[in-house]
Amino acid sequence: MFILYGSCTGKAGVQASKRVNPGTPVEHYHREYPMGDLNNDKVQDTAVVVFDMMYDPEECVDPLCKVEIRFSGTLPSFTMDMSMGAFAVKTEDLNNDSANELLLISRTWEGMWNRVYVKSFKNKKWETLAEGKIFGIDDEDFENRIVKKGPNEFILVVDEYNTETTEYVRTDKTIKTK
Ligand SMILES: [Ca+2]
Ligand SMILES: [Ca+2]
Repeated sequence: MFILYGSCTGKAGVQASKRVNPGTPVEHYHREYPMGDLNNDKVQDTAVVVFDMMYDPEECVDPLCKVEIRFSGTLPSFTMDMSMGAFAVKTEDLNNDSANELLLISRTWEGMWNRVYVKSFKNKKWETLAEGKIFGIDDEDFENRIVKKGPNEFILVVDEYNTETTEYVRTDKTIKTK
């Protein structure tokens, strides 16, 4: 599942421009993640993460490094710019509307830093309930990054960089959905 994160070499200086060398193999990612019911229509939904990457050198193929998130059924797709790849994790209903939420982890160009997003399908569109950064990704249970505290409150556990100790620290972000 986490193979695409195999080498995090800190491509902070990589350009967002398309620099595809002829002959460089492009990998087409099209991965499906079962998500439960995202829109409360009693039909199980699947998120599909779609993007192209090159690994020698490691670069995205799209000029804006877009990653597309598609869905089974009638749920609309959306895209994220400036992503070096992403995957989706199922999470429970966090805002008490009987539909599951979607946890997205997007790899950034900042070394081992990743962005996380909690997305909810509300009023026929995707809404971001919470977002933050996490450091590293190896063998982690991302479900544990979310702790439901009540019908309309949850915690997203993020990582923050401490400039004094130059270490990252786990930080609880409390999110109220009402
Ligand atoms: Ca559904
Ligand atoms: Ca929900």
